[in-house]
Amino acid sequence: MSEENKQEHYDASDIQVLEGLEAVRKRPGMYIGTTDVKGLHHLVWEIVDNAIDESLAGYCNNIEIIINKDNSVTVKDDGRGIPVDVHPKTKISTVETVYTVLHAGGKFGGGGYKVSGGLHGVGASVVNALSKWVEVTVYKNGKIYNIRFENGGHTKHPLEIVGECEENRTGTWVTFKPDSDIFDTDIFDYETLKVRVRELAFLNKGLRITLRDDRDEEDTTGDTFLYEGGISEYVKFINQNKTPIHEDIIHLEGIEDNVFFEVALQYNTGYNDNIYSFVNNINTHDGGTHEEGVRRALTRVINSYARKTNMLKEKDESLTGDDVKEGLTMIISCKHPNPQFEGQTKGRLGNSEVRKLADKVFSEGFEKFLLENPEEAKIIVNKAMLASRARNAAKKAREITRKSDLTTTNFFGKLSDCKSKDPKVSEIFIVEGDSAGGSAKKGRDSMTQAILPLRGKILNVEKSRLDKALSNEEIRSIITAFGTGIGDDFDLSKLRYDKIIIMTDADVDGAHIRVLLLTLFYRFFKPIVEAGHVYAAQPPLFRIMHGKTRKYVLDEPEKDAYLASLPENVRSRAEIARMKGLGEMDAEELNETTMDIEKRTLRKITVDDCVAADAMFNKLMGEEVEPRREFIEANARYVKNLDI
Ligand code: 1YM
Repeated sequence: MSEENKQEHYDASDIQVLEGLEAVRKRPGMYIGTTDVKGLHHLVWEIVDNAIDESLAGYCNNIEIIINKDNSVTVKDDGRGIPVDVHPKTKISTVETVYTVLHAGGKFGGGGYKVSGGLHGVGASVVNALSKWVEVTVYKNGKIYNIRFENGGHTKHPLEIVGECEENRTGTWVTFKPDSDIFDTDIFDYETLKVRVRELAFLNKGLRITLRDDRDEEDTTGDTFLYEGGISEYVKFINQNKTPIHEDIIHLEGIEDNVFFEVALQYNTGYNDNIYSFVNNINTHDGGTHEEGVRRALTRVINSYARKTNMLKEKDESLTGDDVKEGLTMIISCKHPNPQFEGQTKGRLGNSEVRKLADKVFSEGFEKFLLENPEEAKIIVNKAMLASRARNAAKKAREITRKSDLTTTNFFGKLSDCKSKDPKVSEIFIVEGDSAGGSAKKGRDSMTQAILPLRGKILNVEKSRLDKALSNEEIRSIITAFGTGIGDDFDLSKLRYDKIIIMTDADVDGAHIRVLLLTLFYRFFKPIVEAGHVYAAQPPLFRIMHGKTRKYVLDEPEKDAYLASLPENVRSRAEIARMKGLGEMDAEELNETTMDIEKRTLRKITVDDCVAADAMFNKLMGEEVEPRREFIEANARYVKNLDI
C-alpha cells in the first residue's frame, strides 16, 4: 500500500476509534473483569461467542479452537464469514469496523440469538485492544480476505484479498496473541478451555467443536465434542458415576414468540441435586424465571400425581420444592432474542414471559411422562416422599441439637472458643485428635483463634441424608460452632468465623479426615465454601536441623532447595526428620509452623467448576466402588510417600 493510501485510511474517525480501544487498555477490568488467568481465557470466549452466534443463527456447524505454539489462539468457524463490504458509516470494511469500533457488534448483526451475557457484542474489538496482534481471515465470495492489527488494535493493513477459494466455501478464522503487558500471565490452560468447550457443545446440539493444543508435540488430535442429544447428553454426563432410578432421560422443549426453551432431567439414587440453567449458553447461576417456572411446575405435578394415585394421603402434607429435587440432575436451557439479566452479577434471568413458557412446557411434558411410565413415576414419587420424611426428621433433630448442644458442657468442653466475638477477625481450627488439639490450644492466639478437636470419625455425608448426619456428634459440634444452622435454617450471615481451617496430619488418615470434612462442607455448607471461608492448614513435612538452627519446610522441593542453599560442610551434617503428625510438635512449634498468621501458609479451598467438584466427591466418597478404584489406580503414580 502506498503512503498516499495510508494517509487516506487514517482520518478523523480513526483517531476516535483508537481512543475507544485505548479506553479498553486503560481499564481492561471494566470489559473483561480481570487481567489474571481468568481474564486471559475470557478473550477466547469473546471470539468463540461470535462463532456460536453464527451457529445459533443457523449458518455454522463446525468450530475449531487451537492453542498455538507461541500461546496465541486461533478460532475457526464455517459460518457466513464476517461481512467484507465497506461499511456505509465508517467507510472502512465491516470486518475492520467490528474489530476496531467499540460497541460495533450489536449494531451490525441483525436478529438471531446473541450471546449477550458478557460484552453485548463488543467482544471482538475488546480482544483486539488487549492483544499484541490479531489476524482475521474471511472466506467469502470465492475469495480469501485478510486483515491484521498490531499493538492494541492499530490496523497494520486494511482488509485485502490474499487469494481465492472454492465459490461455496465460507468462514471466519481469527488468531490473536494476548498482550503480556496487560495480563499477569499469557499461558492458556487446556483443561480450563476444555471444560467450557464441552459445555458449549452440550448446549448447542449438533455443533461440532474441536479443541487442540499445538504446544503439545505428542497430542496432535485434541478433543472433539459433538452431541446430537444436546442437554440430554449433559445430564447423562453428570450422572455417569451415579445410579439413575429410571432409565430414560426426560427431554422437553417448546418455542413461543422466538423464545426457545428446553429442559432435560433424570433422577438418581443420591441425595444431592445438580440443577444448572442457561440463557443463550450463559450459566444463570442465580436462576431466574426459566428456573422458577420449572421448579414450580415440578413440585405441582409431582404433588398432583401423588395425590391422584393416593400415594400421598389426604392427611399427608404436600411435598416441597426441596423434597422433589433430591437426587435430581437437570439442565435448563433457554435461547432468548432479548434476555434481561438481573442481579449484582447479572446471573438471573428476569424476563417474566419465560416463567409461563417454562411452566407450560415442563408441566405438560412431565405429567405425560408420569402417566405413561407408572413404574418410574412411582419410584420418583417414593423418593420425594422419603426426602420429605428425612427433612421432617432433620427438623426435629435440629431442634433437639440446638437446645442440648448449647446447654451441655459436652460441647463447650470441646470447643475452645476465641475471645473475640467479631467474625471478621476470628478463625476456627478443626483439628484431628485430642493430642494435636492440646498443642493447638496452647499454641494459639486465644484472642482470635478457636480450636475444635475432633474425637470420633466424621460421618461420610455423601452416603447419608441430613437427618442421619445430625445424629453424628462431631458434625453436631461443627454446626454449633459455626453458628449458621443447617438445611432449611442455614444462614451464612451468622457464620462466627471468617476462616475455617482444617488442620490434619500430613498422612493418609489426615487426608481421609480432610476429605470427609470437605464433603460435609461442600454438601451441607456449600455457601461457606463458595464464599471462600474454607482453608487447609499446611503443616510442615520436614524438619531440618543444623547447629542451633531448626528449619521447617512444606514439601520435598522446598527441602531440596533449602539443602542446596547450605554450604557443603553444613549440609552434610544436617539429620533431616520427616514429620509424622501434628501431635509430634509442641505448642510452640505448631504455632510457628502452622498457625501463626504471620508465618503460616494456608491453602484456600475454592470451587471453579461445580460439575467437576460434584463428580469428584461422588467418585471419592459415593456408593459406586468401580469409579473410585479407577481413580486410585490412575493416580497411584502420583503418590510418593505412602505411610499406612
Ligand atoms: C472465529 C470468530 O466472528 N464469525 C462470524 C462473525 C460474524 C458473522 C459470521 C456474520 C454475522 C452477520 C452477518 C449478522 C459477525 N458479523 C458481524 C457483523 N468467528 C466469527 N461469522 N454475516 C456474518 O449478524 O448479520 C459481527 S460478528 F456485525 F459484521 F455483522
